[in-house]
Amino acid sequence: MDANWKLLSQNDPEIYQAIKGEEEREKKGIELIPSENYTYPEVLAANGSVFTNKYAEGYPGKRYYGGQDYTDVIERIAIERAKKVFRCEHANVQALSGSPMNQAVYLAFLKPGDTVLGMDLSHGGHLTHGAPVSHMGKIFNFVRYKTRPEAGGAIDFDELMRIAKETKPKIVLCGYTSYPRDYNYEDFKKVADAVGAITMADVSHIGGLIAGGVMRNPFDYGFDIVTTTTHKSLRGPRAGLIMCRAEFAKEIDKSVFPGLQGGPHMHTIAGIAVALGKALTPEFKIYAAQVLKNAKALAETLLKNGVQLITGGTDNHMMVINTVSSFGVDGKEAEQILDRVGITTNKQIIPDDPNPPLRPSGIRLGTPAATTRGMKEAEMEQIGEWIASALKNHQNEALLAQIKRDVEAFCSKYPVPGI
Ligand code: DSN
Repeated sequence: MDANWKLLSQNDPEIYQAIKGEEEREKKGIELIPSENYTYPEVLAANGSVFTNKYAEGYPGKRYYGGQDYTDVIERIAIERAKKVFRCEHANVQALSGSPMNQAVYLAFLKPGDTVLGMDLSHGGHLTHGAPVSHMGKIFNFVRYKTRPEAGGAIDFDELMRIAKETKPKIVLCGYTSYPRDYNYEDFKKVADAVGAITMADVSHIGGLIAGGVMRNPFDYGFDIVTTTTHKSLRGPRAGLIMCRAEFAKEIDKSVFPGLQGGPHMHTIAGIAVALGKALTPEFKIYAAQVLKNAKALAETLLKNGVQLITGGTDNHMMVINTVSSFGVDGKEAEQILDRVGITTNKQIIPDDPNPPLRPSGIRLGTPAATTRGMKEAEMEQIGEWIASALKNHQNEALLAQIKRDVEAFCSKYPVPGI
């Protein structure tokens, strides 16, 4: 055992045992929460390194503390790699996670009361896109647009243009947390240009798929700002990246520090640099393509079993099941049933959900983590069969116990990186 782990096991066994317990949980179950992944062993090493000891307020070459020989090295590498991976003019790698990342963008360009057009939460938008319960939702005026689930999840851009002309947003924002389709970024750009708004895409879920070249990159369609978390399909540590065109660089950097945050988490920035280095390899392109193939295979198996998917399928790494219409159970019950067989998903509101968020009508699933373990289309078909069978027969205790045993035996063949 590595000396640091030995010390932890001896001196704080409660925490050590909880970490070991989490390792076992991650090994024994199938992780289908679409925003989760297994990071690289090299990222675990960088993230657990001595950079956690260091204050580095400021930016490379312009810090407020001494001793920055190596912090500058890693932050510069992280920035350069982000620019290369996402083909952008400027990158800020200091946002502590997804929420401060998006807050820093709003606070850079908006005054209280200014309007942002964002996707409705129940149609796939995110809490940080101005949900009324969020601080940002109280400070700024978020106006929501919806999708048409019955039309394959398409967005009605004529309607979006009408809303934009009426509400005069400063930012036109696209991005999602539970939308299983890709976007027509060129249409968002047209709407933004018509009203002189900044274009912002929060690609947190699909950052890795854009990095791997298998989904569209908003910068290719003239977008101004792109944000992404680094721990989802990108497989990095938990953090946020803000990327933009050069003309917005100063405002973004000032908004992150000193506007919103103090000292950056240099150990995390070391991990971001490592993950971005991996994203530049040919293997990562293969991984990203497999994530999409796996999502298609899982969706097709579910559809074959009569499961109702929101928008009828998927174009990305995720899908949303209407569990009420498919199985007569709400999303909370479905999540719990699948937990019992070792398949981890999360309850999810569906478009204009009549049910409350803690008992919504669906669950959300995705393939980045399972793909990281080396699972492919055949494995997705098996997982889809287990999901359909467990949810259809959820009162059959013996069947659920059998599926759990099968899932555990199956998982033992797919090692989790870093454990
Ligand atoms: N909580 C993340 C997700 O699950 O999509 C987004 O913040």
